[in-house]
Amino acid sequence: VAETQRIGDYLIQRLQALGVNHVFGVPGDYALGFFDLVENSELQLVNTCDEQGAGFAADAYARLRGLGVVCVTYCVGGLKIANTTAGAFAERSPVVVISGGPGTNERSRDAMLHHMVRTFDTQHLVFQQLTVASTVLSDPDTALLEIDRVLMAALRFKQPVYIELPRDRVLTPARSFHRVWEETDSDPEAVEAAVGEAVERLRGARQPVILAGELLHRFGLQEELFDLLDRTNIPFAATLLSKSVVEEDHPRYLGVYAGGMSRDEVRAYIESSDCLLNLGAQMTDITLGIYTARLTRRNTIIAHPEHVTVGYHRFQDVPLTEFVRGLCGAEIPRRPDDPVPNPVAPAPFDPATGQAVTVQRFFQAINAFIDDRTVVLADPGDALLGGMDLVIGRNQNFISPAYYTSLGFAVPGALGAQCAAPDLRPLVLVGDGAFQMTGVELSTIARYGLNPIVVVLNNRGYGTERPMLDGPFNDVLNWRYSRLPELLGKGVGCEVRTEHELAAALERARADTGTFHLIEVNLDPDDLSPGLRRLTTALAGRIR
Ligand SMILES: Cc1ncc(C[n+]2csc(CCOP(=O)(O)OP(=O)(O)O)c2C)c(N)n1
Ligand SMILES: [Mg+2]
Repeated sequence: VAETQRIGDYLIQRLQALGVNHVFGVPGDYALGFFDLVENSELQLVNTCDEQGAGFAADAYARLRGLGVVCVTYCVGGLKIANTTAGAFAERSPVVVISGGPGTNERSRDAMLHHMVRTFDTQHLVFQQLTVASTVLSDPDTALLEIDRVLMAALRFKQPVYIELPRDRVLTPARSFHRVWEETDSDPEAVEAAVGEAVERLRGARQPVILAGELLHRFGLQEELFDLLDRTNIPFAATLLSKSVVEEDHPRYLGVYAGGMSRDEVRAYIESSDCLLNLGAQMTDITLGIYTARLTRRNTIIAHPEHVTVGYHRFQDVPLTEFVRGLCGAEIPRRPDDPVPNPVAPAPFDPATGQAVTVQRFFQAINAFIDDRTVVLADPGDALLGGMDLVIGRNQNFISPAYYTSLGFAVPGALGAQCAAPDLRPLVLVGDGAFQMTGVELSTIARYGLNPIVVVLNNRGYGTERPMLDGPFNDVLNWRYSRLPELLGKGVGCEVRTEHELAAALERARADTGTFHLIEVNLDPDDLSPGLRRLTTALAGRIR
């Protein structure tokens, strides 16, 4: 049955139906019509200071809610979120990029419209590289079908998509056909064979272990994972990218595995396993500890979104979802309750008066501070590497771009995370270098009355890079970070040098939920977390 609807209305209605309540973005004349439509819909518009902030916010939102939306104007806005969209693609976060564009009636051959680059297609061509599906809604006959096709691709692949809406098409009536799109390529016989072979391996294994990957979370398979862990009692680890896919105080949890960057006991346990079941962990160089990991393909079962390998056998058309469900339904003998090397449980932080804060003590303080209502957002840098050893007690409460590692994620990420999950209080761990890139989004946080705790680790520059190759290019200007709330007219700022001051600042922030807190922690420029030290040593060998 065909019915008629305006293209912009249909897009909004579909996003709402898919669980989206917020749209992050910055308007411009090519997008104003659509912004107006969003403003007058039930979706809440969140105006960021910069487009990159909106892109990161939408990514964090998507990680918590299953879909995020960023809306921008043509090229000047769109090209600024090429980077955030690339990150969402690499780390499988389903973000819908909506860009305004020149009207179909304006796209005449030699028109030189403002914001245009080479041709009218330039931005679309760029985003074809960065998304899993894309469309320009110029034709009303296909526009609604195109919206469905592209949104389904975002949900199916858990990757970003691009929708360009020419400004004269927002209110154009179009016909809807209610066509249902195929969900997956799945071959039931291949699924059965893959599950069968994997189960056989697991039964025969002396020391099986599960690597629980981020894709379990992205594909909504956490309940299945919990069930599998409970039933089989197989010990498991996470990766930096999947950290907190299962709560980290689980009795069978080993910790974060990252090759030579992992704690020694985790590394030894995983690398001596004769059957490593990798469920949706992408084998990035970071996961592999810059290729220091000693894993053999022969002993590994890997479940990808669309195929499975068991040792050297590859099973095509076996979706992750069906493979995991197959394992859940299979007879796998229960492992004994033998002791496994769990992460060190956080001890109460006992601050020493007058003692300067070190990186190691900083993370001990944070470990003692976080609770189940905290969602930690860690920017790449020592915030992430030091954050590796935090014990996150509730699943999905640690978010970091741990593969694409674009600096500047965490502050705008907190904006997205708190819109997505208002019952959580974000704790942002961000380096001074990264803060100078997107910290301006604290303004958006102030504007919308949010209350994250933002900790700036001030080590006077790009600490991560110094051990690899140092020079003045690794210095940044020493801002008075804690004065920012004054400038914004909202929030509480403070500067911390000693353990005592740190503990007091954290407790003040905990007690005051009415506004955001910015805590600047002064650190020695040469002080690094143990994880970061191991990483930079591995990386240094690759520079020259
Ligand atoms: C957008 C972006 N630019 C540059 C880099 C390269 N880079 C990686 S770590 C780093 C230094 C980060 O400094 P800071 O945020 O202060 O954290 P720290 O290393 O001091 O802990 C840089 C520049 C990057 N990852 N992302
Ligand atoms: Mg720094």
